Amino acid sequence: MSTDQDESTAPDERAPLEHRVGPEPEGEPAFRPYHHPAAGWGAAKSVTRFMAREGALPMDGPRAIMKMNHENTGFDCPGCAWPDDTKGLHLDICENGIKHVTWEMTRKRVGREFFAAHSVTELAGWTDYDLENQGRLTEPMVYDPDSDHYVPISWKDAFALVGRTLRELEDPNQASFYTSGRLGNEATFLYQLMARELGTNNLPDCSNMCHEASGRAMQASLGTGKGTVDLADWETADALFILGVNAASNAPRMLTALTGAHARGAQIVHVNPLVEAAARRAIIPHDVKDMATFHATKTSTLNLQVRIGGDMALVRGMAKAILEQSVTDPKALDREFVERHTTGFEEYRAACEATPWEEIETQSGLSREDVLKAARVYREADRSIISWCLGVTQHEHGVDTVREIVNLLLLRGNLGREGAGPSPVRGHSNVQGNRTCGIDHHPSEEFLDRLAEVCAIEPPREHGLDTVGTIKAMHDGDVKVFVGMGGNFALAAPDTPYTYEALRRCELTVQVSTKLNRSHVVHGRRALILPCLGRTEKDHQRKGIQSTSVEDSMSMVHMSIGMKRPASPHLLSEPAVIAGMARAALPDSATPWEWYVEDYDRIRDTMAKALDGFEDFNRRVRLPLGFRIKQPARELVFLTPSGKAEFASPPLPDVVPEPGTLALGTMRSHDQWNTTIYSDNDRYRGIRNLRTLVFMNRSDMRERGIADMAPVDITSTARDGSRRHLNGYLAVPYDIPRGCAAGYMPEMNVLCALDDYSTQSDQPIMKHLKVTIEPTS
Ligand SMILES: Nc1nc2c(c(=O)[nH]1)N[C@H]1C(S)=C(S)[C@@H](COP(=O)(O)OP(=O)(O)OC[C@H]3O[C@@H](n4cnc5c(=O)[nH]c(N)nc54)[C@H](O)[C@@H]3O)O[C@H]1N2
Ligand SMILES: Nc1nc2c(c(=O)[nH]1)N[C@H]1C(S)=C(S)[C@@H](COP(=O)(O)OP(=O)(O)OC[C@H]3O[C@@H](n4cnc5c(=O)[nH]c(N)nc54)[C@H](O)[C@@H]3O)O[C@H]1N2
Ligand SMILES: [Mo]
Repeated sequence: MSTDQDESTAPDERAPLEHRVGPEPEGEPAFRPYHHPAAGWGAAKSVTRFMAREGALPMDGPRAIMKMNHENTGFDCPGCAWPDDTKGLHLDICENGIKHVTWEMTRKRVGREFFAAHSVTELAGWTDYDLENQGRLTEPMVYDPDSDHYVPISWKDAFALVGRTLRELEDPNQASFYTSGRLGNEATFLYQLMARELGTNNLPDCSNMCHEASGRAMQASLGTGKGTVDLADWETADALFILGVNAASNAPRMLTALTGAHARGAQIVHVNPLVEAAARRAIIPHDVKDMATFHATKTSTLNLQVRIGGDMALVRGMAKAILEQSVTDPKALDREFVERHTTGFEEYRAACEATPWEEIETQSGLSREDVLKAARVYREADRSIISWCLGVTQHEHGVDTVREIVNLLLLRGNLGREGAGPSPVRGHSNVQGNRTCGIDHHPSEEFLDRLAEVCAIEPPREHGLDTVGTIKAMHDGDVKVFVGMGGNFALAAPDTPYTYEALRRCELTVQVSTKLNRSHVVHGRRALILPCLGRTEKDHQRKGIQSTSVEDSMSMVHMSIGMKRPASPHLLSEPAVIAGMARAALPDSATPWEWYVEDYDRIRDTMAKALDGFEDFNRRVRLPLGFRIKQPARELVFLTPSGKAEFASPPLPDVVPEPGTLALGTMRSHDQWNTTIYSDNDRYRGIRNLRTLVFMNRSDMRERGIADMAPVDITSTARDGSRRHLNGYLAVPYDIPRGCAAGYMPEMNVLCALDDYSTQSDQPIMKHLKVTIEPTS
């Protein structure tokens, strides 16, 4: 494999991606379509093998798993943001959650000897898999440019370096503070407080690449940036629509909800260019009887393979069908709901009428008949939930599509009642909590006013930089200090070579991490690695063992308590790292940073005063299941300018690829967690020993003279006309609509130009790259 970028647009001469992401393959690349159920014994086998490899057997692994996601007595699984089973009837776990936890609990360690043995230039040539696979980081390290090695540094000196560099900036906006969505609520609150007390709203987060579109759309339509349903609603819906989610890999606990829904006769419609494993059938591992008898339950009643970017056209078509039907069948539409609770309906009706069926067919890539099938399911259900993830959000028109989803729900009053409503599936386990607790580069005035009053600071009022904005500013020299609170910014962000260069131009990069990753070896002039406790570990502070809280995809806030001995005695908790940096940067700060860290209850008491919905935080978060943050829209209270739910009526976007080009979506394999790669396999898609691949429709391959598994060159064309390349990827003939292609992130970030972000959400358009694909010559 090789990668390069057109000379005309290359930010510098450095070859962009000299490293592999996945491990060296264990055998020949292979593709054999997968026909087994999702989860079940395949998952059980994979988990056992994985735990053995990480040295987590025989005791630690199973013990930790018993503690996972249990009513405020265990730690929250860092694997995803799907809510916990509220009935506590069974072990609420999944293959990928177990892998995630095992990966954190590994016995392998990266100590000072490791860094002494390997220069940073050498490490930069390692695979991302190998970097993370070295195990847990154990002590703070600083980059020494003379030797090109990371060398040990005391926590005191590390904080002093951060503090000094921040204080020497001409303007606090020359620093940017990134958050990856694992950070607990208490640390989150301290982190944003530190940034704002310093004087900047530069708080980019992974959400800028993830669900920004969902937040903005729901805020505009419903006056709340979150979903309105909870797990109990999932258990009572008559119809579930799942758009653009690979649930079996990325939210596996959703499978329990899907099998349950099928068993009670609910309809389940999957909308995805690929028929993913969760859209077929599953065996739930905690269902002992089904496991013993190999009994698989269906998890789908209808699969619609939309073209990439075609979701809005499908949803518009469903709405059009409902409106047409309402002429003869008044019950198709909930007129009373529409009249009482919404505005903009007549305009929306006109927009639907004005959208011809031919356009809906062309743009969705579906036949009218298929669209009508989906509309019928929706019409016949009393209660519908529409759920979505990145397949919907990472597009130019992500906001419009989510608003269209809300439009459709409003037509039949599928809001504010049991079993109905919008349900975005968030990614990181606390990404929703991060936003709730203040990680927002464009905070509201009300939020800042309250923060100012409660914390006695003067927060800046001008909006800050998000992820894309931060990368540009670093590249231009306007941001000189980058702090990464978790995550792997270098590899997760778009336009890999440009992002690498941006980080390298920084005066100081600080990465607060659990494991070694690309963002440590692609660093600023000075660089720190600050190792912290993971979620599974005991957090000892002055007033005893501390717990931290998280908020799941459905607004439930609950406690997470680590139970393992920390990977090293030198680790600090995330709140302690933040407090250390804050004190060093703000020596005269009146904020009691050290006092907060002694006892997180004190942070929570302040949060209770500063944040909406956190009243009586310390008591409520200790209730057996925690508490749910009230969603006004759920109570049919709409904090919109009109005080009502607002229909939106934009025209459909044109998503049909130009002749000769394809729309390429980047996505995760089954065996990875964002930039953490577990293996080169993607079990549910039948792939072994291969990540540098592109899934294509067989006719598109034939047309280009591409043989099965033959090497191809992929070229993306950005809006500004610049081109980016990935060469020697293998073409896998796959069941995907014509004109569409798919492959894996983070490798394919090389193809995603930084300027190709959505004008609606500012999210990089990671699911719709415009590419040409040709056989490698
Ligand atoms: N095991 C595991 N779990 C995870 C993660 C992980 O990497 N590994 N990541 C976490 C994070 S941060 C997130 S945000 C979530 C991500 O969860 P997903 O959104 O499931 O992530 P992707 O792998 O990007 O998959 C997107 C899905 O969208 C489909 N798709 C692509 N384009 C379109 C389109 O135009 N329309 C429709 N309808 N579908 C489309 C793809 O075929 C794929 O099935 O998962 C979280 N959970
Ligand atoms: N092309 C393309 N790019 C994408 C996407 C896509 O679909 N396509 N998806 C985007 C999305 S949705 C997201 S969310 C981003 C993900 O972006 P990030 O959140 O930045 O990346 P992760 O890979 O989740 O971060 C992994 C690192 O987190 C650190 N870590 C793990 N646990 C902890 C912890 O408890 N504390 C701390 N401090 N550190 C910890 C480890 O060091 C590990 O190496 O990627 C985005 N990039
Ligand atoms: Mo995400």
